[in-house]
Order: sequence, then C-alpha cells, then structure tokens
Amino acid sequence: MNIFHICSILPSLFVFVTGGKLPEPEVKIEVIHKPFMCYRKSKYGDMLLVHYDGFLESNGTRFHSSRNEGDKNPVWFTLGIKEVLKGWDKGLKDMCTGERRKLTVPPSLAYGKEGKGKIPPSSTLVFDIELMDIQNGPRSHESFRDMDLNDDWKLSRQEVTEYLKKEFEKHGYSPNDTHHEVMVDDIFKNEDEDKDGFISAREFTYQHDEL
Ligand SMILES: *[C@@H]1O[C@H](CO)[C@@H](O)[C@H](O)[C@H]1NC(C)=O
Ligand SMILES: *[C@@H]1O[C@H](CO)[C@@H](O)[C@H](O)[C@H]1NC(C)=O
Ligand SMILES: [Ca+2]
Repeated sequence: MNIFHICSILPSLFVFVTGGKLPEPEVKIEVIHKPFMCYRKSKYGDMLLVHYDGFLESNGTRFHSSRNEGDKNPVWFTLGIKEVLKGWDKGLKDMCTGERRKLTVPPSLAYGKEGKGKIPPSSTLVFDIELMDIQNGPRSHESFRDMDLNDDWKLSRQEVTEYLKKEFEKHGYSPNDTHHEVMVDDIFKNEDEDKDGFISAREFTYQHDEL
C-alpha cells in the first residue's frame, strides 16, 4: 500500500472509530499487583469492596485514604452506575479480587473544572486501589440500561410501563393497560424513595424487591 492510499483511508477510519467526535479522555490503568489465581472479574452492576488512596497528580498530596482515615474500613460501591467518579467506573472493570491498580484520572472523569473540597479545579487524580471483594449487585446494570430508553439515568413511569409490556409479551401474556397501571403505581411506591417521580440508577440498585 502506498502513502496515498494510507492518507485517504486514515481519516475515514478515524471517523469510524470515534463516531466523528473527539476521542473521550481516558483513564490510565496500571496494574500494580495481579493475583496468581483469578476466580472472578469485576463487571458493571457488581458491588465492589475496595481500599484506596487518592493523590493529586500535581504535587503528590494524598487527599484521602480509606486505609488510614475514618473507620479505616474498605468501601462498597456498585460499578458502572455513576455512584463513583467516572474514572472509577471506567478504570475498575475486569479486575480480579486481590488485584491492585493505579488509576490516573483526568479532571473530566473526576471533579472537573470546579474541583471539590480538597481537590483544586481541573485536577488530575491518581488512585491506588485494591479490590478486596466482589459481590453480585442486587440488580444488574444491564437491565437498568435496557429500561432507560432515553439514557437519562433514571426511569420514568412510561419507561417502566414499556418494560412491563415487553416482559408480558415475552412471556406470552396479552398486554393489559389497567393491570400495568396498577403494577407501575406499586413499583413507584416501593422504588421511588425520594418521590421525585423517577427511579434513579441508585434507587434501582439498592432496592431489594424485584421489579
Ligand atoms: C499541593 O497542592 C494542593 C492544591 O493546590 C495544596 O493545597 C497543597 O498545599 C500542596 N502541597 C504541597 C506539599 O505542595
Ligand atoms: C386487566 O387487569 C385488571 C386489573 O388487574 C383486571 O381486573 C382485568 O380483568 C384485566 N382484563 C383483562 C382483559 O384481562
Ligand atoms: Ca430515563
């Protein structure tokens, strides 16, 4: 292939790969320790138990340590539902129990231009994170994403109704609007904890009754 071919192909490849947009900022992932045996890898919707230290990249100041501050317990969170920094959601996938990673997180995937508390504006952060345990999330990330038709990270009554209809059809029942209405009322009574008329990803993930 000569140079002219390469030049004409490259731009179209670029558009294909990035969908025509600028590439999203990425988290830099370095594996510090990988256990010899890996029984299970983290995925979206899993609950992860981690110990971590967080540092400002600019001068190495540690702004938080679960190992040394507070009750010194590791922390639980659900991966992939924006419960934690975007950089964590992106950087802690496919991780083994016992694995330790260093994440370098650009500001846009951390506290952004504003910063927060001890974090100055536009800070790149460095985390040293050890995965202590993985548990099944009470509800899967996948089903939330399926139900959230307009990708706004919350479920409206209409989205839940659509979901019920589909589930009923899948199992061979004819749709019954009155019945669905009653079910949706019930679901929102149980799930919409803060009564704002939507079921957020967080409310969805932490409830125990099944939809
Ligand atoms: C590091 O930077 C932060 C934020 O700019 C500042 O508060 C802190 O005093 C600095 N620490 C050192 C050791 O320079
Ligand atoms: C639809 O559901 C309502 C409420 O559950 C029920 O009373 C009614 O008989 C159902 N209608 C049909 C056609 O199945
Ligand atoms: Ca939605």
